[in-house]
Amino acid sequence: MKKTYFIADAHLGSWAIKDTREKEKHLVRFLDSIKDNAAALYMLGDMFDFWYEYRYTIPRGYTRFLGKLSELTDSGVEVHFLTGNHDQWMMYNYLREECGITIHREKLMPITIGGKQFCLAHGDGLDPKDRKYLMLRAIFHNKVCQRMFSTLHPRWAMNFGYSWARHSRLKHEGREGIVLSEEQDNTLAFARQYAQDNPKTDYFIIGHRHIDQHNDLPNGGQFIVLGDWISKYTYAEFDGDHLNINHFK
Ligand SMILES: [Mn+2]
Repeated sequence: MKKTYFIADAHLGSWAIKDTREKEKHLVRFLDSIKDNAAALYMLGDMFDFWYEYRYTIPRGYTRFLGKLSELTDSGVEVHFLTGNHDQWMMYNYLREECGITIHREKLMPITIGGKQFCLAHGDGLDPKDRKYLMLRAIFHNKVCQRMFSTLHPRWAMNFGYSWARHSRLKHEGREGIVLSEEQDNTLAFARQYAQDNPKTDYFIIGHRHIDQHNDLPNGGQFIVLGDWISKYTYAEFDGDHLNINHFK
């Protein structure tokens, strides 16, 4: 049986990451390695460090990545993109129209894959206690704010975006890779509550936090945080029965 793959957080194009071209090539090698046995690929957000698209223009770069994704969809692999907090501005469906990618702007809860129930999300905004972030997120997702931002010339808008993304990357660098205690982990608490309310949940998968984390849910399901494609090269592979976490060498 063909497999389903899950990856997240490549942050391609980041001003704060060295050798992003090498990392893009590594990601492309991975995509190439799965293209023959993949039924579907789910990218759980922040594949780009900053993506902002205009009606007639998109950011420069990423040609190898976008080309490989197009090759996958051309050959019949389903490719899904759940937008993250760094690349939610896919307003004009470029990736859908040009690369055949299905874009999801909201979490998928639940979605059935191979008879199992999955919950898929980027992972930001799941903590109801984080009011400050939820407000910022609402502004980012607001249509009026988006339209105002698009009236800025890309010379300034893109520069602002890349700087913001770099700033956010550097700010989080020290904190990433740290597994929170179960009491502090509000996203895990959310997943546990969700699994209790929806006991058929088999897998609750997120990205965003750049750590490899795995917890059991109270209903027997599993909670998984998908590392990253900056230093861990983490992917989850689901064969219809089991889900395995691997690191692409
Ligand atoms: Mn993120």
